[in-house]
Amino acid sequence: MERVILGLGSNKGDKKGYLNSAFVALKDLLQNVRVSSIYQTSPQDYLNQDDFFNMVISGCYEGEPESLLDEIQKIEADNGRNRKNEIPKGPRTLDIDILFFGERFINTANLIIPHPQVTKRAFVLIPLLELFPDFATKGFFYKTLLPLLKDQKVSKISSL
Ligand code: PH2
Ligand code: MG
Ligand code: MG
Repeated sequence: MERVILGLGSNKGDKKGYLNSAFVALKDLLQNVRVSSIYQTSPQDYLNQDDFFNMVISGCYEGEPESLLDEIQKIEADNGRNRKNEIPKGPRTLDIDILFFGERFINTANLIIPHPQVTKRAFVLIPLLELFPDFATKGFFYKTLLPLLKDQKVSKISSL
C-alpha cells in the first residue's frame, strides 16, 4: 500500500457535484481517504475559460500507478469527461491528476510523477499544503514555493 495524492478540478457544469461524485468513487479505490477544502481558482495556462473548483484527495492504494491511472480515467469518463472533444487545458467537467505516488519518481509515455505542474500551480499547492503542511520530497519543502505564486487567485469556498 502506498499513499497517493490526487489533484481534482472542474470548471464545467455542476462543479461541486462532479468533485463530490469523484470523492464517492475514490472512496471505493483508496483507504484512509483525506480531502482538502474546495477552492475557487482562476484558470491557468488557457485563460479564456470559467474559474475552476479545485481540491486535493489522498489515500492509500494497493496497486500500480498504471492501474490507478486507468481507474481515475474511468471516473473522469463516468462524470462527463470526453477527451476527444476538448481543448487542451480547456474546460472540463472533471480532471483527476496523480500528483504523487508514494515516494516514486516515474517518467513514462503515460505518466510523469511527481506531476510536473505541482511546483507552478497555487491551485494544487494550497490544497496540498492544507492536508500536509510540511510536505516534502527529497528534502525539498513545497511550502517554500508559496510566496512565488501569490498572483494566482485561490479562495477557499467550502468543504464537500
Ligand atoms: N486545469 C487545467 C488548466 N488550468 N486552472 C485552474 N485554476 N485549475 C485547474 O485545475 C486547471 C487550470 C488543465 O488540467
Ligand atoms: Mg489531467
Ligand atoms: Mg490537470
